[in-house]
Amino acid sequence: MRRVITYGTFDLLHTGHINLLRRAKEFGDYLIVAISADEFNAIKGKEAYYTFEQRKAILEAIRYVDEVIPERTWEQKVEDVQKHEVDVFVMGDDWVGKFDFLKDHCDVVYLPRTVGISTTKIKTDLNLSKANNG
Ligand code: C2G
Repeated sequence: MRRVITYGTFDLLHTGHINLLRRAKEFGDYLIVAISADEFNAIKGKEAYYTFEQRKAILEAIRYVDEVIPERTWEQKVEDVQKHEVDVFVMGDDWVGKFDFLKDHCDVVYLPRTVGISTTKIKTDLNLSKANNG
């Protein structure tokens, strides 16, 4: 049983997230997703539209996802990899190199991001359409 882990906010779920989760699952048999807790999002300078509980419920409904855990700090990854017996750590390549320290504990894979979609773009587009429609 090869175990895979990935981390993120996963707010306003979109095809970029789904593409990442689908490809991450292809590296093993069991995919753990560490979702940023609301307090950790504040540290990342992000404010998610959906709460942690809502984002957790949404991710748990995805066929590729086997388990959802909270991401509360930048420093928890080594402990998570050890505690959950992770074989592969997967992230989008906007993070390339940032988590290479995990190579002492598991495989580290950075996957190409899906071009043209992001939570920020969704928010911007929605605000623009609201402005145009009054
Ligand atoms: N992603 C992607 N393509 C997009 C948008 C996002 O492949 N168009 C990927 C990101 O690269 C990331 C994952 O989807 O691997 C989740 O993205 P975010 O929710 O934006 O997560 P982020 O804020 O990058 O948090 O400790 C790591 C951080 O928690 C990562």
